[in-house]
Amino acid sequence: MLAILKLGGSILSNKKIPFSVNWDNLERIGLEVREALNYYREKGEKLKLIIIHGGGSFGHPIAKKYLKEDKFLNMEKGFWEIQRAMRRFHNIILDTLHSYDLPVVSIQPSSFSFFEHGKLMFPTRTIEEFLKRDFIPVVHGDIVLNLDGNYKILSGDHILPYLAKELKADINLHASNVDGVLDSEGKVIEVINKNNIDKILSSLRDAEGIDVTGGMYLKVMETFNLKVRAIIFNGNKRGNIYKALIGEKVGTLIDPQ
Ligand code: IP8
Repeated sequence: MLAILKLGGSILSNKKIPFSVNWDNLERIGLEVREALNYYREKGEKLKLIIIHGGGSFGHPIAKKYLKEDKFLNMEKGFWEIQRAMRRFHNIILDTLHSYDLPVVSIQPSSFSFFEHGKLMFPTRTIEEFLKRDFIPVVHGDIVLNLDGNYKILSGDHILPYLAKELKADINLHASNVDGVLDSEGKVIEVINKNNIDKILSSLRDAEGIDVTGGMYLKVMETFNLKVRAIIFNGNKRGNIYKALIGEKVGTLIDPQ
């Protein structure tokens, strides 16, 4: 069983306070992931896992400084500053997960991946080999080169459906800071499929706070367009990450088939 869990930056930090970390959530997530691995082990099964995390209060405010009308400027400094902000956040996350005895290893997209002719080039061989050896690769949203000119933010919301498709993952999870995709009355939409996708996409607004990527809209649009079945749920609520990893129902199911 292969699961991909994207931890939204908004559950790991307070996006309105630069360089803040939500320690309670981070520690709890470490514990819930540990418990989910144990659950599978006790059943005689193995959960293979990839974790992706967003930029949160580290990547987004720094990226915003260099972004002027869709173009990054002064990137001789900006590139390494954004990369460094993400690396700091990433190290904090890895260190905490290690303390829960999780064999997490680092994957930093800015060092090897890029866009060319509008397409993401992101070789997955290393990740596949890590999974075979029972490591948990941790990938993060990042700044990357755009070979057609300038630079691009590679969001965790792009990485999740990309890896899900490439690696044929069984469970794809977006842990966000809301209970799922909400309708106009604030109720959780149970399923998004071809019957309601257009209406939902047109009504979604960008996530709150300083976000250089597209919030809920991007999550739904990317997963649906790549025909990836995924669940969007509230990772702030105790127990939800464990439940989602063991296949219990939480949040909104995106079912593009
Ligand atoms: O929070 C953004 O990743 P996301 C990464 O997953 C940067 O969209 C560098 C802002």
